[in-house]
Amino acid sequence: MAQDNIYATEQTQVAPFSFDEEVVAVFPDMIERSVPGYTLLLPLIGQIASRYAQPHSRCYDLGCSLGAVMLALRQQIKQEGCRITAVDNAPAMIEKCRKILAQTGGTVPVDLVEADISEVPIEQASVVVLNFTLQFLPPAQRDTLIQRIYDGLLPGGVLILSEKVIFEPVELDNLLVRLHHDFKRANGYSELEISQKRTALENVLISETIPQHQKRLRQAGFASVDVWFQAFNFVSLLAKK
Ligand code: GEK
Repeated sequence: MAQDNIYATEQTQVAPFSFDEEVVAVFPDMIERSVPGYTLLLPLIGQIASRYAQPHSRCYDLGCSLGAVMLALRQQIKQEGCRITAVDNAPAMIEKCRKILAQTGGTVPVDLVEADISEVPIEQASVVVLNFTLQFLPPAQRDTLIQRIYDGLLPGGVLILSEKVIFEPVELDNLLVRLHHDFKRANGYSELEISQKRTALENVLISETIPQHQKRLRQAGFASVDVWFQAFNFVSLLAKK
């Protein structure tokens, strides 16, 4: 796996983070060393999907990157007649994801779509996954997307929403941010890498609190919204229609 050292040397001006070819080349290493719990989340999301997938329905991986969730869904969903739609708007991600998909076995058909998740129709869905994607969508567009997901879900369908979140009070947030940075240090990132990555993500990754997410999901109509996973300031919610 190619190692992420994008921020290892000092940059005079750190550009805003983008999912370009440089990032795509090191993405699996970057996300595993940066997101606590990521490698555990993938099979667990597959397991949840295997419970909630409905025969002859669609399952969505929105912001699929290299398809890690899509592959977990494909492996674990056994219901008859399911189709997976995996969407990302970064051309380099979709291109590499297509290659990975071609090298992987599996019987569930996959539609790989290069598009903005705000524009992709969500229909006949039993499972929708946003694994660390909503945080990159401008906040003003989030209500509409969540409402479209709710409307596109079948009765009994679920949304799995994983996000980096902010905590209140600020002392708790500071502690969890420090623990996250300790996690990155323990995975070999230097102070310079941690600080330059933080600058790059400013105004690109916009976190909200768990109550903000819960309120939006409830307002869209979800009957229940529960945290089912947490690793420091990274959480995953399960919202049921
Ligand atoms: C995983 N889910 O490995 N439309 C489509 N894609 C988008 C949009 C948008 N508006 N905004 C961002 N993306 C993956 C990890 S990464 C998370 C998800 C991270 C895409 C973006 O191109 C990138 O591939 C992905 O969302 C976010 O489980 O890198 O922290």
